Amino acid sequence: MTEIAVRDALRAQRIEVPSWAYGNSGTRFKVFSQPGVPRTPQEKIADAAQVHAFTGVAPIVSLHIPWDRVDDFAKLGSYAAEQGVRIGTINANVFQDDDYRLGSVTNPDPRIRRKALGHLLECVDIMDATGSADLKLWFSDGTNYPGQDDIRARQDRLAEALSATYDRLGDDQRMLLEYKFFEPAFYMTDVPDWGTAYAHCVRLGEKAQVVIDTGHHAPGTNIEFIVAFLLREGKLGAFDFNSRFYADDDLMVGAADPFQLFRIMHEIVRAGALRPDSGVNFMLDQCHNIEPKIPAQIRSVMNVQEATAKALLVDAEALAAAQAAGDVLGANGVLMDAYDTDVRPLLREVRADLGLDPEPMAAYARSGYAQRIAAERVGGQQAGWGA
Ligand code: PSV
Ligand code: MN
Repeated sequence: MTEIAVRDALRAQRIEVPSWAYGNSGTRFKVFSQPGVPRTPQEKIADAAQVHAFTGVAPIVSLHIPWDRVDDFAKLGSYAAEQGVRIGTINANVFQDDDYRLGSVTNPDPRIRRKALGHLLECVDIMDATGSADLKLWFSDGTNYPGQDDIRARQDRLAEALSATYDRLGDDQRMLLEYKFFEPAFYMTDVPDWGTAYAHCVRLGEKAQVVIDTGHHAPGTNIEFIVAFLLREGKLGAFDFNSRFYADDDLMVGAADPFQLFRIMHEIVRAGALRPDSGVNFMLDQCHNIEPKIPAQIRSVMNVQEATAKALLVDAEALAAAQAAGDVLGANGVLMDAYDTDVRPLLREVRADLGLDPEPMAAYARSGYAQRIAAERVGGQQAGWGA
């Protein structure tokens, strides 16, 4: 790829940020509150707009319903536009209601299944109001004990709910199905892996695509293989980027294993899937429990940019030649050369080209925004998981 093409690709890259990253979060042991945390969806969007203002590549904000419920979603969309961003994916939430103790769409009780489906359909109504193209579905459904429920019947119930939701989608809307191998169910999860998500999506049709949350795999899983496979099948809809050391840690993407992120982005570049119109949505799904939230999101966006820049620098021709020649060390060397490149100077130039400060972290710190929101956002109920 020519240097101009690399720069163009980096300028055109788009990363979607999650509204929930700006709220208080924690573990089941403690949620820590921080000064200046948003009280409303509008304040979350205002914070997300800061991330875009300093990076230039994060103009889309994902909402989570009901965490971001408002009376008028069209008005919230206009508010986002005023802030210089737009509303992206609508994330459904059927995991925080007492009724869902035994599952949501896979619950043995038809009344509860109807309630869960009602929420999914309501999320499509919200998409209509916000102009969102993507509905993201993650189910906490599963069982804790062998024999607790019928594994096969639960798959039937899942398929039924997915199909009813799929039928409600508009022509330009998609359903993104996210998998997770465990938690909160411990024995069996109804959508545990990409294969299950993929099989449901294939049956549903073109508008159903798989989401890879990088934190949702067993240790040692080769995530880039999953990326390559799904891209080849045209079934990779989106990423939920984050980092894990042990479980679903939701740490900053690229923090735990920047090399893994590079390997993922290499498969993306290899498939030509980086372009915003490729149909792959690059989202962050993170919680900043102990670190300040806006800078943590800025850092995460920068980490994705660095991995992307390195992937764009892979000498594709040299790699293909080494692979064809069976040159094991040569091929690996081509990849490592790109990974070992310091791309920070290049990214500083890309930001300068965009009219931005080349150092987003320092520029944000200097802006005084953190001090302003800490002073202004006094009183009210801070947004958060309340865990
Ligand atoms: C589940 O662990 C998950 O990754 C899903 O994407 C949820 O919507 C999200 O976390 C909430 O943070
Ligand atoms: Mn996720």
